[in-house]
Amino acid sequence: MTPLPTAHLRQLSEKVGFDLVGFARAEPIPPETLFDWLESGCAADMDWMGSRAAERLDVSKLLPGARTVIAFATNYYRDEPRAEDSPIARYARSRDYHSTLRDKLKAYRKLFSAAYPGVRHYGSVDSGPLMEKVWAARAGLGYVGKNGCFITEPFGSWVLLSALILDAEVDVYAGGPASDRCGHCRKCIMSCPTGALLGQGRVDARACLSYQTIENRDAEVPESFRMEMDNIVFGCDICQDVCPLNRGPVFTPNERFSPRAVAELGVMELAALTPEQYEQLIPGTPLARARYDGLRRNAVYALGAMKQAEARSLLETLSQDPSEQVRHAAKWALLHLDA
Ligand code: B12
Ligand code: SF4
Ligand code: SF4
Repeated sequence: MTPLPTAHLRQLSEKVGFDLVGFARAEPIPPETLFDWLESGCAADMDWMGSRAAERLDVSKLLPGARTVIAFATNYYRDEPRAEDSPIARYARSRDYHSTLRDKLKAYRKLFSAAYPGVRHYGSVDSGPLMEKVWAARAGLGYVGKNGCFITEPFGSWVLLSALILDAEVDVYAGGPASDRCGHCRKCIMSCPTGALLGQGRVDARACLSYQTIENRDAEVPESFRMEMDNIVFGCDICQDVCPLNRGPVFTPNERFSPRAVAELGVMELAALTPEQYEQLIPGTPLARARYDGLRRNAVYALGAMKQAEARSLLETLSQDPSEQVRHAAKWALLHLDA
């Protein structure tokens, strides 16, 4: 079969609104990085990271005969002054990006299938067993910075990734990751409040506030980390905010990334969220992953970390909350107000 023309595949990408696209050979990923990370416990309790390791390292396990991985990056940075002080990470302030990117990928696949009906493909947005940063790097879209994030030249790290595997070759492949622009800088490593950045782009999820506030829904957040949750309720952007390569972000016009009403709430309002407000504000946003009690637990920790004296009566009420984790968090925060 003649290799598919990347010029045309790029046109299709532009048509559906991806910001960057690149092409990598679907060669297996050397296993060391993933296995070292898993074996040293950096995945915390995200068992799903290890359970499908074979597929993560070899995309031909996902699509037999895989030859090419198309990597896409989508800029999500919105200029929204009303949400600027939000304790919610930037990516989570709008509609769930999974649905936004899945719609784009679906549109791409439709155009692709119409043009190349004999080629099989497998798409993934975040939750698939695929190492998206590795594919984006191999496809030449940028590189993984010391902050563990994928950094592009035009948009910095304010991009979300997705990928499409093909069982056909294309005419031109990227030469590998873009050159590293971190140099001697270590700002992200020095600014991470919990020491989660281990160097060379490696992140210890156990110590990362993003993990603790999004994925760790059941266990308590270790006390030393809670104390660092200053205006942090869901996700964390500190290591991206301090990065000089993120100066001068490009604002996306994509309305699907515009902040929802929840992004206007402060820590106190999030801690005081009623079930009715939760139902009105949260479903359809990434915050739903933390669930009602997890989100309030995080906000309560943040009130303690911030020593918000005016939160005392709210915390007293929450220390009688039906949810055990909210109760515990409120008792801790009350003690911390007085410490
Ligand atoms: C698990 C996970 C997490 C974990 C662990 C983070 C991590 N860095 O591993 C937690 C919960 C902490 C997390 C947090 C966040 N995440 Co997350 N996460 C993932 C997920 C599901 C898997 C990442 C993974 O495989 N990690 C395992 C390690 C071993 O692999 P790695 O991350 O690729 O890093 C190594 C390799 O890339 C290797 N490497 C570097 N260059 C090259 C080049 C080549 C050729 C090779 C072979 C290898 C290689 O070195 C790196 C360090 O060891 C991906 C989605 C996906 N399916 O890929 C999203 C993803 C990485 N997350 C994303 C986001 C947005 C975030 C947050 C910014 C959210 C937030 N604001 O709170 C934070 C950022 C925290 C940080 N500083 O990294 C985006 C990243 C976008 C970007 N520009 O980088 C992704 C890609 C989701 C998406 N579809 O867009 N996340
Ligand atoms: S997201 Fe926050 S806690 Fe995690 S590595 Fe970056 S600065 Fe550290
Ligand atoms: S802050 Fe500095 S070291 Fe960290 S990712 Fe940005 S440029 Fe690299």
